[in-house]
Amino acid sequence: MDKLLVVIAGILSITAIAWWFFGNKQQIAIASEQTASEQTATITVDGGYSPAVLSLKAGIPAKITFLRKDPSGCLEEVIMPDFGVAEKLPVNEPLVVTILPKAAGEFTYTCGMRMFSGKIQVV
Ligand SMILES: [Cu+2]
Repeated sequence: MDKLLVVIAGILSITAIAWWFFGNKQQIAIASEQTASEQTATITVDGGYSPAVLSLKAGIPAKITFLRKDPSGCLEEVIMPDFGVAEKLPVNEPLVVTILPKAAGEFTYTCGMRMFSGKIQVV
C-alpha cells in the first residue's frame, strides 16, 4: 500500500513538473508567420501582453497586430522605444503596428506607464 502511494506521488510530481515546463514554454515564445518579405504576428493585450515574448527575424518588416481586450486605461498605450512606436490601442479593435527589426537582440516594450511589459526577440 505504501509503495503504491509512493508511485502515485511520483507520477503526480513528474506530471506537475512536465506541465510546468511545457505550459510555460508555450507562453514564452511564439514565432510569427514569416515569408521572405513580411512577417506577421498578433499580440493580445489583456491584463498584460500575450505571448510574453515574440520572436521575429531581423531584416524583415514585421506587422504586429495588437488586439486590446482590456478596457483598463493602463494598457491604453503601447510604447516600443527601440522601434520608435507609441500608439494608442482601441479596445476590441485590432491595430497594426509595422516595425523593421534591424538587428538581433532582445527588446522590451511597455504600456504607457511601464507597468506591463513584453519582449521582442529578434534573431
Ligand atoms: Cu500601464
